[in-house]
Amino acid sequence: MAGTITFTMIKPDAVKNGHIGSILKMITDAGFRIVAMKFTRMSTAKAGKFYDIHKERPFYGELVEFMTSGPIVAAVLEKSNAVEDFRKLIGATDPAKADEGTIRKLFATSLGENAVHGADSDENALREAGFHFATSEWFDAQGNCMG
Ligand code: FUP
Repeated sequence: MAGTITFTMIKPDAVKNGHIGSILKMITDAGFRIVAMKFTRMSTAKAGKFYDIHKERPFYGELVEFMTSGPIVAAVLEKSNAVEDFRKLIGATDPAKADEGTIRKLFATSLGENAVHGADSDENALREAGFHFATSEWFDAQGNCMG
């Protein structure tokens, strides 16, 4: 499965600003298949653990606060070369540096509130997917439960 799976979240800013539909359309138009998806709100403990890798960084507290400030859409996506292709679709972390036509260029408001998350490696994609989904919530292209 590694190589074909990535994990994303539509972050609280994009949800609040009404961009769920537009972002999901860009994702599916780019050829990603939705394997698992839910609308949920992360607890402080869950967001803290999710972003554990950044815990020594000065922005960690604000990041956890922001990611728990409202609901998100979490999803597992499938496509060949999923991680890299999805990072291209979302653009640079800082929307000011993101390429034209990328999701962050179109919908992000700042470096901290940048509309979407995309896993940065195959290993992290599976780890992050595990935060939100049991394998019984994954569905294959025929609609069969993968758990
Ligand atoms: P990305 O992989 O593009 O989501 O970026 P990072 O993993 O480097 O950062 C995760 C999140 O931390 C970003 F989406 C936004 C936030 N962040 C800041 O708020 N300030 C920074 O200087 C870097 C990241």
